[in-house]
Amino acid sequence: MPRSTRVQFPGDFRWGVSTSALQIEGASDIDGRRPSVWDTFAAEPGRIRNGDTPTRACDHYHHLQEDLDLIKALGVTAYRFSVSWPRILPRGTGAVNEAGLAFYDRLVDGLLERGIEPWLTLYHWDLPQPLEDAGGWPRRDTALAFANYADVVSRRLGDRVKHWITHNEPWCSTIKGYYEGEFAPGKRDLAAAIQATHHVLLSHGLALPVVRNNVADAKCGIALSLHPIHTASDSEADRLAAIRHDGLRNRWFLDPLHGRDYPKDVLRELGTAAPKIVDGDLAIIAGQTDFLGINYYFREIIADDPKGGPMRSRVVEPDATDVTGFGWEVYPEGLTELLQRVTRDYRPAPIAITENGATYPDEISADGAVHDDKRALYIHRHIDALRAAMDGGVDLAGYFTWSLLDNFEWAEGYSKRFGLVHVDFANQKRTMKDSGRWLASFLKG
Ligand code: IFM
Repeated sequence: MPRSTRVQFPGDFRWGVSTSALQIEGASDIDGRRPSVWDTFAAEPGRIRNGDTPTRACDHYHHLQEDLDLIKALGVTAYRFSVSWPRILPRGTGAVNEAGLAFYDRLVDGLLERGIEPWLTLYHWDLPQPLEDAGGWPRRDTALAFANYADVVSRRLGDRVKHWITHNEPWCSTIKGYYEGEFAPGKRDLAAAIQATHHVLLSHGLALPVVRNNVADAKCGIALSLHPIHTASDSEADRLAAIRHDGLRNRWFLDPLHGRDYPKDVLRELGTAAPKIVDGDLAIIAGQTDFLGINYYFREIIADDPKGGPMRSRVVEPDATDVTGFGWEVYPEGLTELLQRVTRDYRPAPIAITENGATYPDEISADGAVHDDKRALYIHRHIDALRAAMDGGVDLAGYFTWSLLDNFEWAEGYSKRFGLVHVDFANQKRTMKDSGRWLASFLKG
């Protein structure tokens, strides 16, 4: 049984919930917002389960005060949200949309009035469509456009927002979007995807001094999705495959961010798909950060597979009975392992878990409640894993549960619920789940 309590964590430890703009805001075509790559992608038949689109999502744009009250009711001390680039700069660059900025003014002010610290993510995958039409992340200019966007947002909100995350999960916006094709923009081109990873990292590095220049006492970081990598067997072939797989999954992002070159073994495997790097790029990418965001969901078990993509590896399903609604194994010890590994290998800035959570097929019961005990147990076990990591010397600054609300789960549409708060997408009614009540009571101590 989980054992940790809030008092076992430092007083300034951040307890938060996370969301992203495209997944909750809705209001996709009002007040000057224009399409992002995800609006375009979702409109293509067969891309999203059940043909769902993010057009309305949780209509958070029109339920802002109610949702802020829900955050407050959870008892958290911080809220991580993302800004919608196409709401601020509908064409990606050029004219700034005042109505878009005004929405985030209201959001930030509402948080501060409630004593909740805003953690702002600049990019959670919703690239303005005109930038994709011009070449997207494989094109270097997109990194420059991102730095301009960071300037616009940080100038406006920097007097009130001190925690800035440049990118959320670069793996998803690049490899899944440009190579695996499962995410927007739905392309399947390895060299383009790898070039995109470089430009996303470059844009992170370019944005750091811009944000620092506009924000007194800014705390800047990036949020990576990282996985402990295990081998499927004791064979030498599987062992080497796991090293290769870890190279692209984890080290490809961690190494350059921590002042190293891209991993040489991965560059060798990529061959002609290796990125084109301009002199000075790596120094920009390695710019100093104040925290490292890690999103943790599951481990990966790897077998050798000569036909298994660029790293010649294959993910093997674990023989697990405790899985979430995505089929992801519940494996909290992987979080401790991951944190210790990153600390040992990189000596990073303090770490914040910027996402961790689970989807289950929740339903409103006859008594009007949502009895999602599994989610509460999942969160508590992962908090235990954090405590164990801290006992082992990991410097941890906070933990953000994914997610505040059930929302638009990308290619899975509305079929996967991650919220502490249930959303009825037909009438936008919010219902605090038992897991949300549990978190509130955990945080009350
Ligand atoms: O919903 C996503 C989020 O946008 C990014 N990290 C993983 C979550 C669950 O799949």
